Amino acid sequence: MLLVVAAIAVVALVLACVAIVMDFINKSDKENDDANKRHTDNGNGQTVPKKYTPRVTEIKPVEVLQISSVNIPTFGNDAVADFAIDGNEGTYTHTDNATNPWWAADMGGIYQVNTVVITNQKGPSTRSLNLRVGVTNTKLVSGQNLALDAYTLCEQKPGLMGVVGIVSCPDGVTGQYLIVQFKTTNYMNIAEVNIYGYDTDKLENPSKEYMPAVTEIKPVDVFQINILRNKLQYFPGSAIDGNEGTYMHTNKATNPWWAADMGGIYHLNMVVITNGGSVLTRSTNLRVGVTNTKPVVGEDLALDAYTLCEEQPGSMGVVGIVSCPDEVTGQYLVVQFKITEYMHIAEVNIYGYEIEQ
Ligand SMILES: [Ca+2]
Ligand SMILES: [Ca+2]
Repeated sequence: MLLVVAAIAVVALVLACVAIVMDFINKSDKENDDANKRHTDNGNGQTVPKKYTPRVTEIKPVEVLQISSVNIPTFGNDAVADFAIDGNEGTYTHTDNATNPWWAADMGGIYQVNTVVITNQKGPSTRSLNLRVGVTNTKLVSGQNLALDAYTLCEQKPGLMGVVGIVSCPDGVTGQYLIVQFKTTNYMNIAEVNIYGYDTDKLENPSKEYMPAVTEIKPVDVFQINILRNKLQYFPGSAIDGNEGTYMHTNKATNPWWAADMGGIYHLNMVVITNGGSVLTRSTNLRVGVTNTKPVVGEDLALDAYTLCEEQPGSMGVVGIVSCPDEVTGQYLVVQFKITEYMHIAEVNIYGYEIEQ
């Protein structure tokens, strides 16, 4: 009897030890998994920590100003700096003729700017030469020239800006004042400035708001409902060739669509859509969404066939900027107009981060 009890005790002890060891192995597997999720291949075969940042959101300036303002009778007002942040493409800033004219936004704190989308005034865009975007902590003064070396440059784009300029700031280039400047001697006209980034104060207080860093997503494949006259220039790739002068173009269709395969599950932070062609009335009721089901070329795409990020009623104008809620993720980006019309888009720029699997 004693032997039986002793044998049972030994077996129980062994089982307990096995359970402890298994638990340890499982835990270290989980820790390894977590560690793997926090690291990435840097492209050179090296494993490096993934970058996490505070949540990137649209920054609403507390004040905007510019070198000078002239009166525009149709606005019934001086075309002041505020016209670049009124959400209306039809209103724009207008400075006097100046050397390296500038516009600036006080962001109300020290920000890491991620992306700036600058929408040009429709019309005399030959004025918008050599776009420069930068940041500084020194408050600017209206009426004064701004030297090119008076601020930290994010990026300078040589040549004409075109319909829209999209600029990124390198990591670590931070400041309270965002500057938009053209390196030319001319008048300056800007229809809209949209700024995206995060408050650097939040870097000191990491919280659940910490997200994978937002970068531009380059699709692995693009496709669309159909192609006008099957012409090469209207193929879906014309919307991601980095050239505002080329655009994808469908036949007339019910709720025409264009889609991008991002090659993984992504959260989209912001999508910038630049219109193509001259018939802007066709681009009505812009809808942007995501799905994990590949839309079928040649077939209509139902409005409920994907998760909607945002629908913007009315005409898109020359530029549409759409944000997706945090929980909306997917592999395929859908851009659709809720109208029976032709669809033509010059460029789609997608920003977000890949979701861990
Ligand atoms: Ca405006
Ligand atoms: Ca293009």
